[in-house]
Amino acid sequence: MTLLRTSCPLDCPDGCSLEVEVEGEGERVVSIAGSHGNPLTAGFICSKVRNFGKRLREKERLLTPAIRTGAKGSGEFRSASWDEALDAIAKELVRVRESSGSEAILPLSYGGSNGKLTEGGFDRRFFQRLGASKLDRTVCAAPTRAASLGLYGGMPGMSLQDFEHSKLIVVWGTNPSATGIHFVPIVQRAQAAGAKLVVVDPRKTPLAKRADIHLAPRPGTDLPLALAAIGWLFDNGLADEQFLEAHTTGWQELRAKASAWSTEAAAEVSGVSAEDIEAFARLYGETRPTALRCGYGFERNRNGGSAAAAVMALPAVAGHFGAPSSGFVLSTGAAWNLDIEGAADAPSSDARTINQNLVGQALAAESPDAPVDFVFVYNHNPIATLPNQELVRRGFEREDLFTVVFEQVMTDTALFADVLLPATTFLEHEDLRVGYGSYALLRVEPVIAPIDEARPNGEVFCELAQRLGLEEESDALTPKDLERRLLEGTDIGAQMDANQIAIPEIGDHPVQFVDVFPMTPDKKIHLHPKELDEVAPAGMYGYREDPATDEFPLALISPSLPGTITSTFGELIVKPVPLEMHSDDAKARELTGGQTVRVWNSFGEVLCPLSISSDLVPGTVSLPKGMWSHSSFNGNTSNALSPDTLSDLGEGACFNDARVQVEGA
Ligand SMILES: Nc1nc2c(c(=O)[nH]1)N[C@H]1C(S)=C(S)[C@@H](COP(=O)(O)OP(=O)(O)OC[C@H]3O[C@@H](n4cnc5c(=O)[nH]c(N)nc54)[C@H](O)[C@@H]3O)O[C@H]1N2
Ligand SMILES: Nc1nc2c(c(=O)[nH]1)N[C@H]1C(S)=C(S)[C@@H](COP(=O)(O)OP(=O)(O)OC[C@H]3O[C@@H](n4cnc5c(=O)[nH]c(N)nc54)[C@H](O)[C@@H]3O)O[C@H]1N2
Ligand SMILES: [Mo]
Repeated sequence: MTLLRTSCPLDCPDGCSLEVEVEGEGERVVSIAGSHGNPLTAGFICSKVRNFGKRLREKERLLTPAIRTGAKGSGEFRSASWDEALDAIAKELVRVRESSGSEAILPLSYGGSNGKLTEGGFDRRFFQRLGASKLDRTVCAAPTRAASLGLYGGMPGMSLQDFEHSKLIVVWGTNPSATGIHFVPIVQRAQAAGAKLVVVDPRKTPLAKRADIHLAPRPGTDLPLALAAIGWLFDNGLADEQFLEAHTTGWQELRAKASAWSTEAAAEVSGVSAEDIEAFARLYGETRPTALRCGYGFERNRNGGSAAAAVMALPAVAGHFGAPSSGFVLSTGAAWNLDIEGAADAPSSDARTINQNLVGQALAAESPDAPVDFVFVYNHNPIATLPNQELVRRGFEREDLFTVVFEQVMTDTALFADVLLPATTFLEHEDLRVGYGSYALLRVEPVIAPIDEARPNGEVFCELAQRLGLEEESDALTPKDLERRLLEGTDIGAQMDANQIAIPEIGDHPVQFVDVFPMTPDKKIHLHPKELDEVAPAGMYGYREDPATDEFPLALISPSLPGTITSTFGELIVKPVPLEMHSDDAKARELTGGQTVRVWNSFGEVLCPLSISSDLVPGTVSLPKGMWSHSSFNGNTSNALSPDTLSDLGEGACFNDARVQVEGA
């Protein structure tokens, strides 16, 4: 038995350090546990990763290349050698490039395991040299990123550990009990020391149940809620005008926009009472130090960008900067400036860009001028995770679309492949993990050899480049080589050699406005950024009405489940997952818990069990994100109900703008 150290690169804010017990010469993973390498991990990890060893050889795992023999989607394949599979792909790439042009080729990828070496380097170099269409990765964090860049130029956020000494913690649109578990004990310790807790979430999440104030807005109404709180702070002498004058621009415009939303007006659209909004605003204005944790739940709607901006404006208005345990965090990622495309020598490309949220339209819609004829899916499970699922699936069903899926497991998308390529997991390959909730940059070391025929991403893109004559002599060809170039001129490599973890120059718990400042050109917070005002359809902080109609009155949200990371591990959720609904909504429709219901709108329908829940407010229903087709009775998931409309800023996804009706099935 050997004990090896590595790190978890999965798409989660925490980024954990791991200790893995391995049998023999790396033959079998016996156990996976959290270590103290990354202080945030604090020696414990989630059960998903504790059990990852089982995923290595589970029945859905892909361990050999394969070529389709049955109908698209049927899952009938025959095994092939790597040479045969890569030759077939290279031949088809050449054919499509000659017949329809390079832009008919679309690399379709997202975070995968979210590591730095398995994404954005070798792959971009290959596709950008090929001249393929580019993908605008907008499915997550696009509205919050646009807002954070516009207001703060991407200033690094507070460290989660520093929340322990705050006197007020505000948790806005995130459910760390599922999506970043290491924050929860920190909040609990702060509460034990007397801190107050406010949670803003349409659901009674585990933290909402422990909160002093729980604001449960109708999904998509955080913008009026936050603006009303801002207006109240100004009107009641709790805005820090000295700070605003010295360190911000645009605060007068923000104030004017906020004054349009009295607490009563915000109560009217959000369903949160005016008294609760005032109680929150007073507590937020009067308590010091106060820390705000922003998540991603409130960005996924038509108002998501302005909502994120208004929420992130709160600490500026109330003057919560310049002291420890005070400020806000959306992401800690801005602490690192690592140019992976540059390190890989990926050329810039002026090929067209396709928005990821509109991939269904790009694949399925008849647009003879600019078809996509070849799609290469890796690090992504688009049929399970993109909006307008029925349209996305129709796209993949196209007989004249050539589809490559490079995956670890037989996902809903993999079933549609013409050629399937088996990928290694993070226990079998090297990677680097840049945290977005923790300040650690972590080294991911393979703890076992690749299983059977599985290969890491870089190797495959390098082999394809060679087949198409797209390689150059100076190219980095191995992950180690790419890492060396990426970290050249920094001390990160040396730090990681010592203990597998590096912390940025600003340290791992910077105080905002002491150690880190807005990264805007004038180092000020732009509370009413002109460039965003120009692109937002209703202007900066402009509220767009609820998309509900009489036909489809219920707001459907699709939050994360504790047992999956988006659709990763979805193979394990084989029982149909219920739609959650408040008892008032169920009574009005004569529905009872446990029965099968039909949930539908103009985009699609889902057949699933019903669960009556007292954790939701009437008018809002919930069906989780990331489910696979086996998690419902008709093969559709909540994404079949998600509109492929775009958010106000960042062209982000509007999953939580789904409006539906429900009836007994
Ligand atoms: N176990 C697990 N961990 C994960 C993931 C996972 O799928 N499973 N996903 C990872 C990824 S990719 C990401 S981006 C992060 C996301 O992590 P979070 O930011 O926590 O995002 P969500 O789970 O999408 O939503 C969080 C909360 O937002 C609420 N919400 C929905 N609509 C609104 C709204 O309009 N306003 C407000 N205020 N709240 C709303 C939901 O009820 C939910 O409780 O987590 C990462 N970690
Ligand atoms: N309804 C609804 N849908 C949502 C959301 C929502 O709120 N509601 N949220 C969205 C969010 S936050 C996100 S981030 C997206 C995520 O969407 P996806 O990126 O599609 O996320 P995953 O489902 O984790 O899929 C990643 C896939 O990559 C594979 N993979 C992992 N590592 C590697 C590797 O090294 N090489 C290769 N070749 N493959 C690998 C995994 O097996 C997995 O199947 O989904 C979005 N979908
Ligand atoms: Mo995400």
